[in-house]
Order: sequence, then structure tokens, then C-alpha cells
Amino acid sequence: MIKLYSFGQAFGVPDPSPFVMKVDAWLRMSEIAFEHVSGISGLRKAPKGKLPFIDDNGTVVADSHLIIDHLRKQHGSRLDDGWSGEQRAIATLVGKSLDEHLYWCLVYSRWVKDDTWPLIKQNFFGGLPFPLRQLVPMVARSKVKRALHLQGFGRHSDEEVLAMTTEMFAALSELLGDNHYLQGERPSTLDATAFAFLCEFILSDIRNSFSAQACSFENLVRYCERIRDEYYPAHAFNRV
Ligand SMILES: N[C@@H](CCC(=O)N[C@@H](CS)C(=O)NCC(=O)O)C(=O)O
Repeated sequence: MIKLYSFGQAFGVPDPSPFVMKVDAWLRMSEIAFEHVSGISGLRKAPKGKLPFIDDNGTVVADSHLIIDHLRKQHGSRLDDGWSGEQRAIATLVGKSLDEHLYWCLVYSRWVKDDTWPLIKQNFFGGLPFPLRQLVPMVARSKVKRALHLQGFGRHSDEEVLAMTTEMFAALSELLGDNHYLQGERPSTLDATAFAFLCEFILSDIRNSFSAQACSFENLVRYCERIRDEYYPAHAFNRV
């Protein structure tokens, strides 16, 4: 059985990492059986120091993109069937803009914004004994802020990041229109990526100006609910 190393349920979603959610959604949409191995301790075993990674009967692969490439080659996926070259190209480019741009918007909205940070701190570090409970989150937050500064997002104002994030939601909403899935009436790999990112804003318990913007796009909310209801058991999103 394929093992997906993940953080585990948090904030009302199956995983707080959109990259874990991408692989999880892709496996479900592809109807490939897998199990989660959840916990922060997975980071210590992670070949690239990040989650997700998988163990596919002894073959270890890290990075959501490389994991999906591997799974596609080894197990096949109905998500790949019948798309034109142009549709595949759009899926690649849009998917990467979510991985490389919307991801940093999400990180900013959670780790930098003072209204959301206490929830993140409590959820990720609340179980540590004193004084680690105070120290570790401070160090972790400053590392994330440093990464955001180097990446560039950390140099923008709240308003600027929120506007950039809203632009991404508006583009996804436009692309989706009245379709069931982003590229038509059946799911593609792009839906696994888009759902993974959107559910972190729309279906999670974290309520802030970023989630409010995401939820203002009704078709994106319906899209997330539809995929959640179609592919996930109720307990995965704390709905029992
Ligand atoms: N490019 C990687 C990104 C994975 C990633 O950034 N994972 C984050 C969680 S969202 C992580 O494990 N962070 C822990 C750390 O950097 O210590 C992928 O697509 O899988």
C-alpha cells in the first residue's frame, strides 16, 4: 500500500499543507488506494526535509510534483486521459502558479498576519511543554518570515498580498465558470492542485480577510464543497 507522509488533520481540513492535499486529492481522484502516515515526526524522515513524501512499496519519492509524476508512471491515472496539448499546457502553467505564488499568499496569511498567528501557534505548537511552547513558535515564525522576505512576499503590505491573492481567486473563478471541474466535466490533475489550495482558504476553520475573499467567489465555494463531498468521507473534514 502507498504510504503518504503528511502532517495530519488540522483547522477542519485533512491536512494544513496544500502540497499534501494535492497528492491526497490526486490519489482519490485517480482511485488509487493509499494510507496516511501522519505527524510532524515525518519531517525528520523526509528526504528533502519537507512534506509530503511517499513510500511506494520501498520507493521513496519527495515533492508533490515528483510524487504525482512517479504515481502516474507506476500506477496510471484516469485524470490524464484525453486532454489536448493545449489543455495540458494550461494545466501545467496554472498548477505551477498555485504552487509558486498562491502558496506564499497562504503562508503569509497564516504566519504573518497577527489576527491568524495565535491560531497557528496554538495548533502547531500548543502541545509542547513549557518553555518550548513559547520559544519554538517564535523561532519558527521568524524563520518563515525570513523565507518570505527572501522570496519577496515579506516585503509587501497586508493590502498588497491580499490584492494579489484575490487576483488568483478571481482568475480561478473565471477559469471555472459554470463547469463542474476546471477543464470541463471531468477532473484533471489541475483540479487536485486547485482543490488542495482552495480548500485551505475556503473549507478550513481559519477565518481571516484572505478566506473571506476566497469565499466571496460562489463558484469556488461550490467547487470545493462538490469535490469534498464527492471524494472524501465526512470525517476527513470533521463533518461527523
Ligand atoms: N515543493 C514541495 C513543497 C513542500 C513544502 O513546502 N512543504 C512544507 C509544508 S506546506 C513543509 O514541509 N515545510 C516544513 C519545513 O520547511 O520545515 C512540494 O511540492 O511537495
